[in-house]
Parts: sequence; C-alpha cells; structure tokens
Amino acid sequence: MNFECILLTEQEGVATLTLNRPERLNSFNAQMHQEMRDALKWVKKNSQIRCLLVTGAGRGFCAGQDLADRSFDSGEELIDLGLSLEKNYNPLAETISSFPVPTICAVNGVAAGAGANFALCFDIVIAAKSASFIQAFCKIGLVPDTGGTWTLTHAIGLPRARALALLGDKLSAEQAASWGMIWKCFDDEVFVDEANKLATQLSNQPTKGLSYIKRAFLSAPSNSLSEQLTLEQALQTAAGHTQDYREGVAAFTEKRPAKFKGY
Ligand code: LHQ
Repeated sequence: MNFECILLTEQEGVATLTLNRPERLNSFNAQMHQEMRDALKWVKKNSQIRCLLVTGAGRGFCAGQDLADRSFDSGEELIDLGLSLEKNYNPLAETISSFPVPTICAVNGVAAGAGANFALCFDIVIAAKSASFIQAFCKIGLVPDTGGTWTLTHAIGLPRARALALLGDKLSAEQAASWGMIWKCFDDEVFVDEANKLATQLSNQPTKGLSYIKRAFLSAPSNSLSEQLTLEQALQTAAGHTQDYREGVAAFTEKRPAKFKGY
C-alpha cells in the first residue's frame, strides 16, 4: 500500500505505523485520517500480525488536528466539528481501543490535543523522556475529544484529568509515568529499542488469550463486579479452548520455553 502521511511496515508479526508529517508535528489532516483507516483495516485483516506499534516521525508524536487543513478550516464559514469527530476521531478511538491484537503507542515527542488522547487509546503507552502531553483543546475554545475525558479520568482520576483539561498545561513524560497515565518512560537514546523490544515480546505471546484480556479490561470500568465475573467466565472458557493454552501448560510442565502460535 502506498501512503504519504503515514508509513506502514510489517516485520516478524509486528506492524509499525509511523505518523509521517513531521513538518506539522504529525497533526491529522483529512488524508492522514483516510490513510489511517486503510492501514488499520489492513493490519486487522492480516492474521500474521500479532502486535501493532504506533509512533511519530521527527521531533513530535502528534499535535492533534491540523489546524491549517483546508477541509477543516473553511475560512469565514463555521463548520460542524461534531461531524469531524463522527467521521474521523470517534471511529479512530473505537478502532484502537478494540483492536484485536495488542497495541503499543510509542510517544516519541509532544502529543497535543487529539494526538494526546489518541495515544491514551492504546493498550500500552510508553514515552521518550523528552516527550510531553498537552490537553491543548481549552486553548482554542474546544473540548477534549478522542475519548480523552474518559481515558484520562480512568487513568489519573477526576481532579488531575479535569485540571489538565481546563489549564492545558504541558505534562512531562516522567510526570505522566509517575501519575500512572502511561506505562513507562525511557531515556531518548534507548526509547526506540525499548519500543521494539516490547512489540517483539507481545508478538510472541498467546495473541488470542491477550485479545480476551483486552476485552475484559475494555468492559471493566463500566461493568458491575457481577457483570465482570460473568464476562471473565466467558472469556476464560474461550481462552481454555485455544492451542496456546495447551502449549503454555505443556511448556510449564516440561520446563521449557513456550512457543505460542497466537491461536
Ligand atoms: C501545526 C500544529 C497543528 C497545524 C504544530 N496544526 N500545524 C478535533 C476535531 C475537529 C477540529 C478541531 O480539533 C479536533 C481535535 C484537536 O486536536 S484540537 C487541538 C489541536 N492542536 C493544538 O491546538 C496544538 C497546536 N500546536 C501547539 O500548541 C504546538 O505546536 C505544540 C505545543 C504541539 C508544539 O510546540 P512547539 O514545539 O513550539 O512547535 P511549534 O508550535 O513551533 O510547531 C512546529 C510546526 O508545526 C509549526 O509550523 P512552522 O511552519 O511554524 O514551523 C506549527 O505551526 C506546526 N503545527 N501543531 N495542530
């Protein structure tokens, strides 16, 4: 597939998608949204792929909506921003949050606006120490979108989430890690290696089983304990029917490393 605004590679079960508009800090324009849709659809359909890694080219991760995109800014005329969410950002947040294989967001630099909240949709978020997160929406009179009011609140609690959204302060990667908003941050020099190591690790795990774990956590914040117990039971039943479960137990009893196939 040929893309202009993103790069997509596949190696040993890991799909790496790089946002690639570095001169605009990888902000989303209409073309990038379309390319993301096509790329994510392709990755989802490819059964060889057992982990999705997303990062940004250049010094930024993603500065949210491209505020200079002509299809977004139609001059004098007020456009319906809700339509842009309906068409682009909401489906993107849903697609990443419910992605069938484990997802990693490697935040290499500043993540602002929808770029910050896009990152929070991933299963595991890591960041370079020089990276930062900005809920920039309030600075232009907008509301956090791409699921940010939900993901941020669940990740760091209401007081911190609300203050970040109202103030638009820059949150360093280290602070984000210490608040539990992201998994870890790494020194810039080792960041890319660490991201790739994590992706390789996940791509060798029991992929089907991991997809069930993801499903359980997706429902956890809104389910009651008994609903969640019922869901866990259903997912455990399904996991118990995978070949990787057999392999995991066999490897344990034979005292050897497991070789998971992903199903
Ligand atoms: C940009 C952008 C950008 C275009 C940097 N667009 N060029 C959803 C639905 C529909 C509509 C509205 O929005 C949304 C969701 C949203 O995402 S709203 C929030 C949109 N994003 C922002 O408000 C963030 C705007 N950017 C910034 O505040 C800064 O650029 C940050 C803090 C991210 C980085 O600051 P610096 O490191 O100082 O870089 P810079 O500002 O110098 O930017 C570098 C270049 O990138 C610069 O271009 P230039 O030609 O002057 O070198 C910027 O104009 C361009 N750029 N963000 N979102």
